[in-house]
Amino acid sequence: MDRTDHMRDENSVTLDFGGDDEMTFAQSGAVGLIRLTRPKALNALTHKMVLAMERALLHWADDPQVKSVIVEGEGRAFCAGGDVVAAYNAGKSGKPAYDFFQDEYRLNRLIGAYNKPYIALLNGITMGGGAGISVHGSHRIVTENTLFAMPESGIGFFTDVGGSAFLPALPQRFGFYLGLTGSTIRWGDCLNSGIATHALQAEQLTELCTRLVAGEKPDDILSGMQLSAPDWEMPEADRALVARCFEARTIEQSIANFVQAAEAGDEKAATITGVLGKRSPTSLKAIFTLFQDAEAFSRANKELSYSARLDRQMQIEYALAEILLQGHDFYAGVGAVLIDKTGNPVWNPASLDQVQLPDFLTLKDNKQG
Ligand code: QUE
Repeated sequence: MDRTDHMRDENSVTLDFGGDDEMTFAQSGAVGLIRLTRPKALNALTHKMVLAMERALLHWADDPQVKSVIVEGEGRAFCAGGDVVAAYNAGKSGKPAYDFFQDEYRLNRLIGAYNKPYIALLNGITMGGGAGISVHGSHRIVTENTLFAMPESGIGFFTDVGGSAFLPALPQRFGFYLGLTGSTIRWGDCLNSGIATHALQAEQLTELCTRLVAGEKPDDILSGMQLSAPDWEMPEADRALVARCFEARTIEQSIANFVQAAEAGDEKAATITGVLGKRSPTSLKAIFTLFQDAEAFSRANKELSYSARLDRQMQIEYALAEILLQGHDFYAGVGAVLIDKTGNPVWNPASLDQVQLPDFLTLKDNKQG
């Protein structure tokens, strides 16, 4: 049984925002409930789901009965990402999926600026586009089942969906580590880095939902339900290594730092060097430059709200997405990882020194010296 089934009782009404069998909506007491219902595809976000979710959020924003919105996934995933297989097919047939990305990014911005508590239950796999429909919201609840990653550098893309607004802001360059390596983390790292706002046992989610339906305030409920918080899973020494090596001004220097630490006997540094060596050079350079720029902008504009910074980042991300969707590596990456499943993409260009970033990124890169 899914944990909000108790909400589908006689006091709950089903609403239709056009999600068909991929996304369902209900209003129950004080809650608007969104459920992703493509469990076989790990709830990867289709264009239809993006548009339906946007309609639901806009509708509930103006409904005074609805005090908060809950979003959850059916099955073992919250959401594995955007439907990159559809984007691959569209691009291969000569019509890149620009609309999908534009609509998805607009949804990410809406969540970042939402006027009510937005409570994402990250009780399972949460990657890429799944992060985009959760991390910008006010409440991100992780559990012992959470597996979180931003894996796009492995498919020749970049950490979009607002990744450049939240990842560079994490402590100790932890977001650089996540975005560049694509590593998967669990609830302790999510909570302690700030990706998540709260950690609960999965079995506590039913109580949370029931009390939200009854109209209790999320923070009142959560402050009383908090576990002793899970600690970091990543050892302190490894986090310090990441902080030190990614402190460099370029991706090339960062990699040189990891190589040097590996030669000095650090095993984690050797592992990270190996992982970065398999990622798309174009992705690595784009992500690093995007993050450096976002960080410099944040430092120079501290008074701006999160949603204002997110809006700015999403414009840059959209311009970058357009360019990468016209390039080579996204198709090589999705082809090798998700279509043919060879797992061995052939990147072009094959090395960092051959990567030419689009002007709007290189200009900013130069400006920072
Ligand atoms: C990187 C990604 C994605 C990925 C794998 C990567 C991604 C995504 C999926 C995915 C997973 C399961 C599905 C599906 C898509 O995998 O964004 O349709 O059933 O959505 O290495 O960015």
